[in-house]
Amino acid sequence: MNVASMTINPSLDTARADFPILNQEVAGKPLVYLDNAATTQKPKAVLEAMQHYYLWDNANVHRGVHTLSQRATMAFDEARLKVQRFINAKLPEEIIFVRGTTEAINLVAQTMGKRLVPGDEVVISALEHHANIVPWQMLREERGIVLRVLPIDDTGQVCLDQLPALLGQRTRLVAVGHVSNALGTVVPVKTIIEMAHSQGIPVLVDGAQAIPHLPVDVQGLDCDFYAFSGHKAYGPTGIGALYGKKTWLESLPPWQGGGDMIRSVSFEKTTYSEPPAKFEAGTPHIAGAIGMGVALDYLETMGMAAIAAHDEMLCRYAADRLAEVPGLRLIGTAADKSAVVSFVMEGVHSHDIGTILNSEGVAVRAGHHCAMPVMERFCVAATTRASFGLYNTMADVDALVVALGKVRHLFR
Ligand code: 7TS
Repeated sequence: MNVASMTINPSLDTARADFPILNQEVAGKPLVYLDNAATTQKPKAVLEAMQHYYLWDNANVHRGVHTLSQRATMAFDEARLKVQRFINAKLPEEIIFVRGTTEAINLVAQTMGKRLVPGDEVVISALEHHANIVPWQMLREERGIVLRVLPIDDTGQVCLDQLPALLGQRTRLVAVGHVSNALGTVVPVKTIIEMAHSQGIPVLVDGAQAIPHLPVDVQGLDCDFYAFSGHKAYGPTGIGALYGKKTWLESLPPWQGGGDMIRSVSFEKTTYSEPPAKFEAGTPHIAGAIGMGVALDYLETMGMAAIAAHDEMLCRYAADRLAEVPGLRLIGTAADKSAVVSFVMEGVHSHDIGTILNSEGVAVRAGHHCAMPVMERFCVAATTRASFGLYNTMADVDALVVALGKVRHLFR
């Protein structure tokens, strides 16, 4: 399906019109959706592409000679090319379709992990989402590896100066988030990659929160792996991508076994396909890949530089306006931040804040944001988090501040 023929509105100013879901009331108030770090809403173009696929082209990929299967295969392969282009990967076979960031990181942990021996080390940071902590802890249990953690400072930025002391002869991988989901900190991943590579150590970047907000160039970063989810970038749930350098994907053992990932099977011996098929056993989420491809087209049409500037403006405006709310303290004040404001209010639990904001039509997330070590670092049990998408406006921030005034009033 030709994207140009679909419902794309190529301007951030009018982007809201592409997202009908935003045009509704919650608790009798206009919905103000500020939970984009959890998941973004989907533009009509994505929904239309997925519906078109199911209405007209639905068939399994890579196995049929019939027309529908050919069409499905073409659309699926085209989606891979879109991901390749969006993150500037050198080759389409460097893109593995997965369920999302979580699955991408587990894929690397479980395949690379097979070769790790007790005492081998993996370095992560104190900013990570649980998806980039727990898979490495599971490897620690299974294989006796050592997990080293790069600390963060009081602003929520990683302490880069402490990285050299964590990298050594036994370091097998550095795995870091590009943008923190809990605080919005933009991590200097390029510098981290340079530092790790100078010692021959590969780097995996968790890009879940970066992909919808920053231009990402995997060749420019020179990362070895880059993981992200479609649903945080205006695409559907259940689909994401793992970028891996060709040499890595060729050298890693296969992951799940099944159809599509083999070249030949006999009871005596099975040989495996080349990447990406080697890592994509079974029927993939075809409609999801197509939807994610269109979501990336949508982002490209809007322009990642324009989106990043919009995010930065909203983030700065929100920090200024929130400073006016009595008793409110921002958690995460790094100089380089993207699209997230996290805060606590004196004497009010985050869940109460979230509930009251909801009664004012304002959707935020309250809790530990699957980043419990970050909460621990700032000595808080939870925060309230407002996270922005390309359709959010300064008026949305104003609505948040007005609703927080109600919270203040109720808990006075
Ligand atoms: N990494 C980061 C940095 C994330 O923010 C998330 C999800 C994940 C990994 C996992 O992504 P998934 O698509 O595989 O689930 N973060 C959030 C969040 O902040 N609120 O809900 C989910």
